[in-house]
Amino acid sequence: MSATPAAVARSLREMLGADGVLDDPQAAARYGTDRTALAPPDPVCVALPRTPGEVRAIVGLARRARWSLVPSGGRTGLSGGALAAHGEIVVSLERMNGLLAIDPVERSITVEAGMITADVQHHAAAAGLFYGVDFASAGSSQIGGNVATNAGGIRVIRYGMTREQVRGLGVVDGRGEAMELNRGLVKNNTGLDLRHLFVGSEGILGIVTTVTLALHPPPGAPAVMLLAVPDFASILEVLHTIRSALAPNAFEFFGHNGLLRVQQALGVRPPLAVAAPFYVLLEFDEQDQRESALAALDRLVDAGRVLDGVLSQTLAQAQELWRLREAMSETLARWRPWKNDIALRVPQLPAFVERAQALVEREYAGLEVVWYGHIGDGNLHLNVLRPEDADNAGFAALCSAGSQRIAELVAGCGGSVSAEHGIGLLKKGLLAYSRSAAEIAAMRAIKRVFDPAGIMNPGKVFD
Ligand code: 2HG
Ligand code: ZN
Repeated sequence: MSATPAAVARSLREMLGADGVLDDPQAAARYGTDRTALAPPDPVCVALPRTPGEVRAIVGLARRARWSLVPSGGRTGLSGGALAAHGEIVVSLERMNGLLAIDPVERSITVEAGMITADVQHHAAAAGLFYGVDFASAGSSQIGGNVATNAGGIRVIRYGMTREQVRGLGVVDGRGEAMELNRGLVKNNTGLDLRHLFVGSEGILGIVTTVTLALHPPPGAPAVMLLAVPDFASILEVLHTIRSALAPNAFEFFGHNGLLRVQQALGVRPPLAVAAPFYVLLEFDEQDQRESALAALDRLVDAGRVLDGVLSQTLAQAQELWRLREAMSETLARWRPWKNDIALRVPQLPAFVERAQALVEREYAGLEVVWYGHIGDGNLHLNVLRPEDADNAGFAALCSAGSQRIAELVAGCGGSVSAEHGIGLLKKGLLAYSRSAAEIAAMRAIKRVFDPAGIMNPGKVFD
């Protein structure tokens, strides 16, 4: 960035108006980071465009002046993808949060990228429809960020990831070109589908400005089951039996120490009479499935795969059970945990977990590790809790080395080092465990096409 910070802010103000730029230290600290706090935020300023035209103007100016841009949504990311620590301009989409169209016949919604995810869900519900992606940070994350990170969450087993919902994207790429990708069409076989390059691109190709999403018929009233299982292998037996009997909307798991932490944080009693190494939490549409679920539970108890279980009787009970899983990440945040977010093919899970548990005991000896995740999707979250008296650099070095060993194991099993949180800054060093040299070279070449000046979120995903 050759111009002075004041000159950058002045140029942007000329384009966006006085209220379109923030350059005070509080704004820099607030907008320049995500949930990782990996490095101290230090953006030169924050630009707040109101239209795709303004986004285009910002990119054009940045390209000519070689200023780096960091696209910013709700800043709930867990990989440092939205971190601005090197004098970049943060481009926040928060003022572009309008509803553009909703069509109950086509079952689609088009919104500006800064709309909060929960607002997308509410607009869909108001039209008698349902948006299929949900997760604990839906109340503050933005849909453009969900697209840029291909957010997953708790209902992937039924509706798929964010990618599966995206019918169309308005983007401004690093050349300053505005493009309408796929135009909201259901069918469109006209060569390479550039929409899917931008989904999960973590801001390195351009900025998402509008999003058209598929909506679904609303699900029925939810019923939630919490099951105590004697060992990890039983979780997959439960998955198989449940899926043979009914259609789950979610199939999650967590370990006993995670449950204890959440119980304590929420001030609630143990949900089951039995303590077990692992718990499965699953949700299904109650209507016509309750009897099948109970019959499946009986079979699982008889087979020794479930030690104890509870099925919600009311919506309030269903929500209480969900809290045990949904509050996990927020509860553990107190210990500023080191996070691993990995994915395996489901059949690989038991063998992987057996080896990973041994590795974790060795690599993270003496540290508390909490296992949880979206097990129906093969997605494991391993959180290593930071001891109160930890020396931060030592803890990071130890955990980073541990993640490397886990990544080797993941690679050996054909899995992914980032299931749903992205690569960002945190996992750059692990990318090659999941993507081949040829793939990474292709990604770099694609970045050069859309962002020849290298101004879009530089240093994220790869150097
Ligand atoms: C979840 O599944 C989120 O709760 C957060 O993906 C996971 O904090 C984490 O490790
Ligand atoms: Zn998750």
